[in-house]
Amino acid sequence: MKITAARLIVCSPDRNFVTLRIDTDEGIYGLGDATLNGRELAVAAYLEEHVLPCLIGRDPFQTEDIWQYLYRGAYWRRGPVTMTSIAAVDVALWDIKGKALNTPLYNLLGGRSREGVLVYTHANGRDIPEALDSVRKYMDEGYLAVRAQAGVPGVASSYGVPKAGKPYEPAERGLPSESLWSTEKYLNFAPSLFEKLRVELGSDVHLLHDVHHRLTPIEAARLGKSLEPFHLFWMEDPCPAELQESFELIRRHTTTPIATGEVFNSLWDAHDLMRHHLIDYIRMTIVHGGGITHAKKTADFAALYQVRTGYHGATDLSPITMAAALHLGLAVHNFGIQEHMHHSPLTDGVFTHQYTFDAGYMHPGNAPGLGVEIDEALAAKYPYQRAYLPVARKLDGTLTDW
Ligand code: CS2
Ligand code: MG
Repeated sequence: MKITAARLIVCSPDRNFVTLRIDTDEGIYGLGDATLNGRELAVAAYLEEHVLPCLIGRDPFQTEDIWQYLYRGAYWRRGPVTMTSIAAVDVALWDIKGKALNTPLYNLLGGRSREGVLVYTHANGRDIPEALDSVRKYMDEGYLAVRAQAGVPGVASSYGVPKAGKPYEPAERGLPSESLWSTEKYLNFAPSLFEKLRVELGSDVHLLHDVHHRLTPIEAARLGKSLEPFHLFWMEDPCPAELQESFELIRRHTTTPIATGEVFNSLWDAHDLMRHHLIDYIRMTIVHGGGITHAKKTADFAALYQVRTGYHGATDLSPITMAAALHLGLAVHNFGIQEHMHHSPLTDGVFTHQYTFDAGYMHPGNAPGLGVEIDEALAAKYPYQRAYLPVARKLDGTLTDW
């Protein structure tokens, strides 16, 4: 089998997505997600100008060799644009392999290790009562694990809280909006949110929380300690993780489990965190971390240190990435949990998919390959629109981590 064509579909059905389609001489094609939120066209140009011409004529079954060719062969390694581009190619090739062998992707990754993939979704509210209602609503829908975020009193537009009744979607069309942040107010408030949730909801539901890289290590240590009585499933991204050893300070003070890595793009970003037992869940996702080939190696490395997977699954990861994560999650032994933030009905209309949700668990479906199709005619009606993630400033105007 040979690759005969590779092209991009850039569309914006409620938000921007970059999708790669690779065609072969046997009529089988594969899809890969290449979406990098707020920097979409950088990946599109990297693929179009530098990667896609090199694919023509290659054997799509050679996922390892093509991965190495794009990683080592470029000389310039790593980084979100490069690794998202490699991921798009890699996932499309695995999709082709599954279709050619007439089997769902999970069978090529080790087969089923479980019946379903435990997922968590996002609950949020402007205040604690609204956040409580929101968690209850998702529990009523069957979710066994829910991430909870609430507006911090005295901080306008807190992370994770939707504007004016719309579903939460961090990227906004136009230029970047600005939000405010106060670590002091947040640290004083966050434990009261989880105290209320535990008192009202009992101890069975898994509660998660995203700090979104906003604290210093010692502040994160204080937060983790103060949340211990409410036994969170995890505290996510307590501080920026470029400095991997900073997690040692957090670990010294708290047993609240830690998840990090949604902005990582290779195992090299995470290996010290795992080797030194500084995290419990690795969030580096398939689309930003070099595809299935690299995610499988990262998961296997993590398994040595009893670190489990907990992949990023916000709406900026297209249904193609969601499907890929569900196939891998069904297969790897050290799966932990998968994030599931609902796509809009319009996005789901463009990317029709076989994955399903039932009683807290998702399943990738049994269609050959990934089990996702793209309706290109519908996609063409929603052209790309420039959009950005917000930036954040402290109350005195200093730019800080969003
Ligand atoms: C978040 C995301 O889902 C998460 O855990 O951190 O909302 C994140 O802000 C966006 O995906 C950024 O693109
Ligand atoms: Mg996050």
